[in-house]
Amino acid sequence: MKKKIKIIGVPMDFGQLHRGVDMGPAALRYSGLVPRIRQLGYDVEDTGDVMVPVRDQGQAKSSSGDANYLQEIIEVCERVYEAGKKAISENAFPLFLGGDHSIAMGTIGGVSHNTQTGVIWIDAHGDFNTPKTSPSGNVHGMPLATLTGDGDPGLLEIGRKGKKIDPENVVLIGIRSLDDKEKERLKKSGVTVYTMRDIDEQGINTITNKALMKFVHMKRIHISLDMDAMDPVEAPGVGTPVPGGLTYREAHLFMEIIADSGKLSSMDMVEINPILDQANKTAELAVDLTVSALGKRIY
Ligand code: 4U7
Ligand code: MN
Ligand code: MN
Ligand code: MN
Repeated sequence: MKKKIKIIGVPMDFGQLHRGVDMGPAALRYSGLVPRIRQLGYDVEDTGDVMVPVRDQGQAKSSSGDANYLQEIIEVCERVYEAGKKAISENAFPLFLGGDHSIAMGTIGGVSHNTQTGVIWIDAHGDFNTPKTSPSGNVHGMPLATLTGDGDPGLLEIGRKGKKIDPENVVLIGIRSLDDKEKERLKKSGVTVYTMRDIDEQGINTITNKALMKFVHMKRIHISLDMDAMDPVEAPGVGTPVPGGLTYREAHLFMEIIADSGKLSSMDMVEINPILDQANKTAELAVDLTVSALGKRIY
């Protein structure tokens, strides 16, 4: 029997400067997310949005310069962690709608609470900064570092203490923008990194199958999809666009191969900013990719 899909909205934009990613969950719902997934034969429950405090205009309440809005982010991620943990305990598939990428500190922590989970992080960026290395102080550049055990002590305590996943159980795909210190940290980390160059040279089919081979002994796979991994031509509605990203078909083929593995057990869709979008193009693409990940077949 197909798993129940539980949709969990996280309209949070504290992880970066542009306003508007907090409208991501609404944009995805307007794009027909729920009926499109139901069409595939799933039982879908939209649980609504987790509570997110209103953002101050002007100076952040808890900004230190090296990790802005830290307290607000911790508070929201705690709720997200609990929601993810609950969905997994009920044997449901949690589908998290961001929000900026800092929500992943809650989502991946929660879904990995009782079983090892392989994580495929699809992003233009590494999200491997710590407050010490971050050039911006924006926490959406830090979630993967935190999840693998490095970073602000408060962020490391979200849900349960310390590291949530082993760096050896993480594959990054789509990478094309790393800060200098972030790059050094990533090289030493044990995380597997597939850059856009790797995809150009080997093709997304090979890269996806390599990622699946790595997780061959793993029961569960979580996909964290930052929409800025896509080429900005396909996905203009993101706060930190970088040229030279995944094409429409590369991203779909990735999702189709992952669906065939039968191991996908949870997913994030983050960083969609409808204010910066052309109509609602980026959210519509995100919904298309989600139904491919959940098993929609061309033929
Ligand atoms: B996203 C950046 F400096 N590396 O840390 C930083 F370039 O979740 C960008 O992947 C982070 O969108 C992007 O601020 C975070 C910057
Ligand atoms: Mn990201
Ligand atoms: Mn990114
Ligand atoms: Mn971004």
